[in-house]
Amino acid sequence: MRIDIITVLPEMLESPLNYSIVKRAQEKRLAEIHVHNMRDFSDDKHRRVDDYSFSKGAGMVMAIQPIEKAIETLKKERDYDEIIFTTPDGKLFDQKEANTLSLKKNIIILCGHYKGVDQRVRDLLITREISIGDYVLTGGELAAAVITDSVVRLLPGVLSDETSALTDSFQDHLLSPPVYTRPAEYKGLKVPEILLSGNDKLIDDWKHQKSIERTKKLRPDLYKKFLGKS
Ligand code: 6GU
Repeated sequence: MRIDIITVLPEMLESPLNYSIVKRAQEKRLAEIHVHNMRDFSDDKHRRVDDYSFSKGAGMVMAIQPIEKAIETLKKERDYDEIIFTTPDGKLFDQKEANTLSLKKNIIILCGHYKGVDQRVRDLLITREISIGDYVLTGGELAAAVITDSVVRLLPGVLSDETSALTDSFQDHLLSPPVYTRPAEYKGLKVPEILLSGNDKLIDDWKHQKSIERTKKLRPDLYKKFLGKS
């Protein structure tokens, strides 16, 4: 899979996409992630990418020209399945959306900034608008990193069996069960006996039960979805 990210702050994406699993996915050639500086596509002599809003006192707006040129330049090289815009008024991102995107071949993520983009960019060029939660970020870069991370880890071959994405929280609308490592007892707190039993079937049942209990208690909203699916 190939992900092209268009941003005014390319440096902001370097570090989050070059560690751990996302880094390894790129080294293994399972994911190709390219970050583009939007200013490189500006026709303005000062490389400006924003302009004053037509609404008074509304702050700066990202202009059409550099965005269209960036997207058209990429589109000349290959077809894109989705052109995503990160924005707090987009559709709330969740595991289902991550799963859907992980099946695509080429996607573009355009990072929102300032007071947003000229509405015509959204009308003409964007195929999906995504928010990562009901709070305000300074820009769409952190959201693009979140989306990219959650999608790349789902690509076949990226995770080992041990860390398989299928056992992740949310994949089945359940939170993960508690986990323990040595020592078997710490300050009087013991690792549940069953985990020391070596009985895989009993352990799996116990983990499933704990997942259900945890989800019911911590995320009643998710628990309702779980009941609906089972
Ligand atoms: Cl995608 N962008 C911004 N600026 N803020 C957000 C967001 C995105 N998702 C949640 N808050």
